[in-house]
Amino acid sequence: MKIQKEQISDYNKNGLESHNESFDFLANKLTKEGHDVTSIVSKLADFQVAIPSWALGAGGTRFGRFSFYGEPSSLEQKIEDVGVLHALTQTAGAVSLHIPWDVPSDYNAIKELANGLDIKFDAVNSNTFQDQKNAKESYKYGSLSNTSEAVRQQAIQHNLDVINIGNKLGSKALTVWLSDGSCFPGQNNFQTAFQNTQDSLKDIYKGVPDDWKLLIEYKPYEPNFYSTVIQDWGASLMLANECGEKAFTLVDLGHHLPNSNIEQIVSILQLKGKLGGFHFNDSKYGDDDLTVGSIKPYALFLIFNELVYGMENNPQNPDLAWMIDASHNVKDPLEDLIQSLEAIQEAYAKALLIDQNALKAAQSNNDVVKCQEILQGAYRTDVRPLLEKARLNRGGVLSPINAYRALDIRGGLIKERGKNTIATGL
Ligand code: AOS
Ligand code: ZN
Ligand code: ZN
Ligand code: ZN
Repeated sequence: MKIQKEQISDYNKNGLESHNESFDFLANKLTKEGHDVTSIVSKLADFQVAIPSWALGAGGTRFGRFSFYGEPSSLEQKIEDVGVLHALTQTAGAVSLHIPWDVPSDYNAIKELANGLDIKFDAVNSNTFQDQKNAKESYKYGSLSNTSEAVRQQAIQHNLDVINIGNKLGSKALTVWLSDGSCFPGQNNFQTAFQNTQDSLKDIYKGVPDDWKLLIEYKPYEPNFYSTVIQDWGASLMLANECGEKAFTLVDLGHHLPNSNIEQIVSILQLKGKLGGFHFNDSKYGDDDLTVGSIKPYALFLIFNELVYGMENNPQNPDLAWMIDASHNVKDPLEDLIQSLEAIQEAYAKALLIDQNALKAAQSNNDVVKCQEILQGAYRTDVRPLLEKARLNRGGVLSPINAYRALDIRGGLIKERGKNTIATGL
């Protein structure tokens, strides 16, 4: 399945007039307010988010899983699906692989396929939360933190193998997410588990190439329900600092306890030059169950406000690895990802509309009301015409969701692949 350029331009014909009207209206208004609309549109067009290979099939829970069929069953097909997303949205120009689920059999062929679809290989993810076929040691009681030296060595070696695989594809980062922790008080010695994890990460770090990053993800609970070894940004930052300058904290939006001020975490990590990556999703209760922006779009906007500030004011912080990390039980996975990409772009666009100078002045004057007005004024702007323009400029479609349906992509995939389903991640 590959979307042709003519399909896109044909599809766009119907909506162009109405797009031009709403874009011109908004662009005029924003220009009068002093915004540089061309620069905002080009920032949006440049913003690319990686699609994780495991989000392309319908997710499930331990209670059941309902397929949408036509799901990708090989790495090639996963990359083709990302190609579809990217062709429509022009904002999904990267894929994030999970090893061992996505080990390429023919590296050149995979690279060529991705290249032809304008897709890069973003961070590679290791997996020490499941036991692998023929593995000598089990991760049942942890991996990098395990009390057994043999288990730790196996997990370290796996991460080094993942770097090696990523290197052959052109990836520049390794993301480590551990399920290590404990389910009951007393099960673990907190200090031993943390020290083991630190020592293991330092061993992995020795194998991180100079132009790579090591991204350390944190999560407060699940699958362990009493303690997680890397439970929060503080733990992640300590480990990153111990490892060295190529190691960073990765923030996954769903990995916070209720009401955490994620925007503040993001802000301070950037100040310290230690925010390396981002996993987008949304949740009512926890983790990555829901589409980006479906529950707390205002929080997402506030986070983007800090990200924009950091991108403009914190040269000490590197470019970030952006990825969607979500699971979808009742939506077509590709539609879900399209909605997520749209929500990310929308929050980014609104954050770009915040008048940073006016905000700074209001903050200096302690004009609390004005500060809120500035933020909410940007938030209340309907920025969708800017998103459309950014997509159009890059050769994408006006409305990705409508185009996906009008072109009957899922129908085409089912015809091509039959009732394939995929085993997905957590
Ligand atoms: C798990 O909760 C983390 O969010 C991981 O980033 C990711 O979902 C996992 O590695 C995929 O299985
Ligand atoms: Zn994640
Ligand atoms: Zn997660
Ligand atoms: Zn998950």
